[in-house]
This record gives sequence, structure tokens and C-alpha cells, in this order.
Amino acid sequence: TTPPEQQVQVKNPHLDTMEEDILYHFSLGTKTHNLPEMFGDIKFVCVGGSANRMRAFAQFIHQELQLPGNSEEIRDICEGTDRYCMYKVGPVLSISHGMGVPSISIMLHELIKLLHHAHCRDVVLFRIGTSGGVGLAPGTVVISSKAVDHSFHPQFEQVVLGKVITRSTELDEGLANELLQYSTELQDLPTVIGNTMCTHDFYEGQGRLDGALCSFSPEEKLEYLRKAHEAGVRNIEMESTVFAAMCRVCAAVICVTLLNRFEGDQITTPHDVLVEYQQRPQVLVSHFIKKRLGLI
Ligand code: R2B
Ligand code: URA
Repeated sequence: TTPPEQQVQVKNPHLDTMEEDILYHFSLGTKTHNLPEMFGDIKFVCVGGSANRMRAFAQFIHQELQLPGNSEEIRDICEGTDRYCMYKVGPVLSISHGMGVPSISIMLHELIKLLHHAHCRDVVLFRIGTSGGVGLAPGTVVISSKAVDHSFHPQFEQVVLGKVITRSTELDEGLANELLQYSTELQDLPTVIGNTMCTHDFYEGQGRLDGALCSFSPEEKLEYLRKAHEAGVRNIEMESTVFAAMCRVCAAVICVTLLNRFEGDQITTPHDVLVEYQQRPQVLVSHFIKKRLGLI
């Protein structure tokens, strides 16, 4: 039996009492835009840090789904703001979220409300991105089993009215396994499932010795990475905990590793190799979407 259709849930009783909802950072609103008409058919949402990469992803999906029209001409729906960019290709929405938890969290509030206002159903969400590998060869794709914080706990802490509240960051296990299975059907896509550690900084926060500040020794760095690895952490990035806390069901985090953090901190890989690495999560998500749509 097929599961019942799931509408995108907003967990805020105050929203119903609002006459209008302005999605400020998207430059969209319920009175100025017909959101059901613009977005009602969305089934897949893919978010990632860089605006250019998410435009390239939209163009890639346009070709993969063999949609009519010129993929070069797809328009940024959020052109009224330069905070985020957003592209729609058929049932797929591609959005950039910038770097770090605060940036992605603002975007996710407005995205989840957008999907709710548009009456979208059965939406699958992906974060595709880059990360530092923990004991993996560079170029390995990590599908997150869960997102963990700096002490390897599957939780996201948020300060609300001056108090810390905690939300779970477990992700959809079935979806992760399905993605891992699909990765075996593709060439040059070394993929593992593992825990993803989310930090609030790229340098000291990820145990790097090469920032403008450093308060620890190389031995202390390695000790921390070893502990992370023992706790099942296979990569480190900067958005997964809040993405998991806000999206949870039908959501996956798929990040390629750019380096092995046991080997160093600087990203010395040539540009063209990095570009190819960053296409790997896109290829996996595209394969997933084509399977779901019955195109392959
Ligand atoms: C991965 O890469 C970015 C830092 O370079 C950050 O957004 C992340 O999560
Ligand atoms: N993104 C991160 O957050 N860390 C890395 O080491 C590489 C990419």
C-alpha cells in the first residue's frame, strides 16, 4: 500500500491568524504572488550553499529530465533579493542557502512556509554540499545517517527567548539507504553512510590549525578527529543539524568530501577536480529523482 499523501507541516499556530505572509528573504509573499500556482507541483527540493552551484544544478536537472526550453535561460525566482537564489525546473526546486546555520535556518523557515502556502504534498528535501572528510578519500560522497553537534550528539540547540531548546537531528533512514543503493548503480560515485558533524566555524570550530586564530596543538586536533571518527563521524560541514531538525522526514544530507582531515587542513585540490567532486551529489540526486519519476 502507498503511504497517505503528506502535506508540508508548519508547526506554528500563529501563522493561521496572519492575513498576509511576506517571505522577506525570498522577495515573495502570499498576497503578491500566487504561490499554489507557482509552486504547487513541487515534489523535490534541493538546497546547497553556493548560488552558482544551485543554478548549475537546476540547469543539469533541466537536461536530465529533458524538459522543453533552453536550460541557459532559467530565471532566478528570487531576483528581487540577493540573499538567496531559487530556480524551478518541472517538479524540482533548487535554492541556495549561503554558509552556516543562521543563513540556512532563515532560508528553511521561509521555504517550509512557502511549501505550506503552495499546498505542496509528498516533498523530498535534499541538502547537497561539500565537507571535510574524516578518514575518507577525498571525493567520497557521505549520505548522513544523522547530523551531530560538536560533542557528537544528534541534537540541534537553539536559543529561544533566552533559553536553550533542543531538537532532534535524526534523518530519514529509508531515504539514506535508498540513496546508497542508487549510488552503486552509478560510475565514479564512492559513497558511504555516516554521521555528519555540523560546526559553527570552518577554522577553529572544525579543528583546523590554519585559521587566523588557533588555541590548540596538532596533537589535540588529531585527538578530537579520532574521537569524532569513533563516534561514527565521517564528515564535517556547517548546516546539517538545523537542516535535519527543521526537515526530518523525507530529508537527506548528501555531501562530498574535499579532503581527508587526518591528512591536512588546506584545500589544495585543483579547481577542476573540486568542480567534478561537487557534481557527485548532484548526479546522485538526479538519479534518485529520475527513479522516483519513473524515467529510468
Ligand atoms: C561546507 O562548505 C562550506 C564551507 O566551506 C559550508 O557551507 C559547508 O557546510
Ligand atoms: N566544508 C566544510 O565545512 N569543511 C571542510 O573541510 C570542507 C568543506
